[in-house]
Amino acid sequence: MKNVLIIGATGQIGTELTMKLRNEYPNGQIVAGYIPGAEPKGILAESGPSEVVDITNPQQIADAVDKYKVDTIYNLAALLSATAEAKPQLAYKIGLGGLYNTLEVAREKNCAVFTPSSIGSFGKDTPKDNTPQDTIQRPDTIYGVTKVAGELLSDYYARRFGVDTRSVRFPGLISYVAPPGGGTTDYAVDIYYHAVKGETFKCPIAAGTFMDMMYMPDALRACIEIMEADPSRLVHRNSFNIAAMSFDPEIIYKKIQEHVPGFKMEYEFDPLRQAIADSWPNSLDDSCARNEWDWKPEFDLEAMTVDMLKNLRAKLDIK
Ligand code: AKB
Repeated sequence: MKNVLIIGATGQIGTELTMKLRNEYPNGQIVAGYIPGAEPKGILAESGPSEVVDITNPQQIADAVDKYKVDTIYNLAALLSATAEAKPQLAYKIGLGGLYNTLEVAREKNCAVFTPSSIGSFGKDTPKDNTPQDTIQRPDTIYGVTKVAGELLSDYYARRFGVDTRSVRFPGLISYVAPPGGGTTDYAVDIYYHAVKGETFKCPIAAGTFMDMMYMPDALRACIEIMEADPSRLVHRNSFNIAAMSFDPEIIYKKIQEHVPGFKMEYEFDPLRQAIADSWPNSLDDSCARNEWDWKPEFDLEAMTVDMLKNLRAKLDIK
C-alpha cells in the first residue's frame, strides 16, 4: 500500500483513517475523496491531497486513481442503517452501485479494495450469540442487503478477476473526532456527548439490547492490518467478523456513571432503530480474523470510556 484513495474521507471513519494513513505512509499519496458539501477542513485539508470523488461517478474514481497512481482504494461511502431505511434507493445506489463502480475501476487499474461490511449484514435468522464467521445472512434492512451483496460481489471480483478485495464486518464504532450519522449504534456515541455536557441522555434503544461495539483506534488498525495481511494466510476475504466488546444501554450507562457520577439516562424508544437492533447479533465470534491475520482489539469498555471522556472534554472545552 503506497498511494491510497479514500472515498468518503470526511465521514466518521474516513476523517481519522485518512490522517492515520498519512502518518503511517509519509512517502505515499493519501488522497481524501469527498463529495461537494462535505469538503475536508482543517488538518485533513492541509495535510495531503483531496479530490471530488462521488462514488456514483465512475469517471471521477478512475481520474483520481490515474492522477495519483493509486494502488489501494478504501471505499467508505455508505448511508448508515437508519438513514438507509428512509432512502432505500439512494442507499442501494451508493452501497452497491458505488461498490460496482469501485470494483470496475480496481479491475481495470489493478487496485486493492477495502469495503467495510457490518453487523448489519446479519438478520433475525442468524445465531445471535457468538455469531460465527460463516453463517446465515438474511438481513431485513436495505443497509444489510447492500452489505451482504457487497461481500459477495467483492469475493466474486477476487475470484473471477484477481482483484485484491478485503473487508471486515464493523460493529458500532465509537469515536470523538467526526460524528456518525443515521446509524442504529449511534446512541453509544451520543451518550458520551451528553455525559460530558451534563445533559440527561434519552436512549433510543431498549435495555437488554446487546450489540457489538468497537472504539475507533481499534477499527482504524483493523482497516490497515487486513490490507497489509499476508494473502497466503487468508482463507476468507469478504468479510471478517471482528469484535471488541458487547453491551446494552444499561451497561454503558453504568460504566459512564462510574466516571461521571451525576449522569442520568432515560429511555425514549425509537421503533425503527429498535427493530433494526433486534435483528442484529448480540456478539460476534472473531476467531477467523484472529487466526488468519492476528486481529486483536486493544480497547475494552473501561479503557474506551476513560479515553472518550478525556478527549470529548478537551474537544468541547469542558472541565
Ligand atoms: C449502523 O448502526 O448502521 C452502523 C453499523 C453497525 O453498521 N454503525
